[in-house]
Amino acid sequence: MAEAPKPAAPAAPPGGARTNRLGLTVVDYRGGKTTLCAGCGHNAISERILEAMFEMGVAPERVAKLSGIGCSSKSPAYFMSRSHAFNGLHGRMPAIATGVALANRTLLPLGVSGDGDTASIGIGGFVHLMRRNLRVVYIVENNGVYGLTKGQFSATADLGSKLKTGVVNDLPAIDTCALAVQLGATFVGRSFSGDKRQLSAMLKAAIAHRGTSMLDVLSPCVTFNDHEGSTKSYAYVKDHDAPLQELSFVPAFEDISVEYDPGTTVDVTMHDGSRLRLRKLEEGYDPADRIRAVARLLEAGRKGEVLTGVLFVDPDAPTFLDGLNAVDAPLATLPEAAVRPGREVLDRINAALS
Ligand SMILES: Cc1ncc(C[n+]2csc(CCOP(=O)(O)OP(=O)(O)O)c2C)c(N)n1
Ligand code: SF4
Ligand SMILES: [Mg+2]
Repeated sequence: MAEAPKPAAPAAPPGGARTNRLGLTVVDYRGGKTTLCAGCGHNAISERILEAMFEMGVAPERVAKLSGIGCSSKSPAYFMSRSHAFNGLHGRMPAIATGVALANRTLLPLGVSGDGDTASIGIGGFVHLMRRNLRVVYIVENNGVYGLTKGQFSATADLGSKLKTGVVNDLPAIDTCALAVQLGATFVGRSFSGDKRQLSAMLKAAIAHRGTSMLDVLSPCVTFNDHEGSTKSYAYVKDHDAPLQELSFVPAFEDISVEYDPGTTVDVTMHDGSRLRLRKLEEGYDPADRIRAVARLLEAGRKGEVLTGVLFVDPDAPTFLDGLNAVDAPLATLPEAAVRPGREVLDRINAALS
């Protein structure tokens, strides 16, 4: 029998630019020109997201970018123009992400939010998304202020930190990571927009995770919160960064051959076979221990440390969709016969209820 023809290799683009496993170049992942301030941490996060999507070989058309309101929530316009996008109301991104994940499981919902959008007006939606474990990558671009409305304290601002005007924050901060871990989230990490290596590895692992990944990324607001007295400035985060691990990520489609020392390094095998490699920097920290993660975050908060790294991960936890026993096909593609049960089925249901 004649051998089936092999699929043609993707054509090399003019100029020999690097292509990913889909044959796309990084240009295929670009978005509109940013309108955020030069030096804003959110711009660096957008760059890391598009690079991670490119390197993971995620088709832009398979991603749904979702956001609320804020400078952070504007940023999905500045990467991956070929993806689906929905810029919703302030704080409503988790509800939209839930709808997308339920209605079409072939899409990857990517939520981009701010600390104001998540920890104040959107906190109700946030807490319920964290306990459901739907496949959503949820990024909080955390600058401790409402950047878009000119720099008021947000609920993640630390007690005692100062605005540029000298006003002191007299309320305790909400730690979105501690909250997410306590609520049952299955992948929780904290990073810094200025830490290219750590953030890239964390984003790739989040993309590979089959449940909800919540990444709180310190993302300084250069216009309203980058001064002395702020605990979300570039200088403060650099000086107080306490990384738990050195991260690297090997996607399932690449060969992992490098040996590691199990005494100092942990390999977390993600559901798709990818490996998240954590070289421990803190003796005894176990990212599978939920109680320890919350305790360590509270301790860091008290000491003024910015604890970064993978705080908690459970790659195999059941998702909300597993429990629903839902169909694989996107709901919008189901034929009428599949979505309208018909008189006979309804009669049977009614009879069972009488
Ligand atoms: C219902 C509603 N309330 C208030 C506002 C005003 N508002 C716009 S953005 C924002 C906060 C944004 O802060 P954050 O989510 O931290 O984003 P950042 O701009 O800092 O990135 C607020 C309060 C609004 N747009 N809608
Ligand atoms: S105001 Fe702050 S958060 Fe908004 S774009 Fe400028 S630097 Fe970024
Ligand atoms: Mg903010």
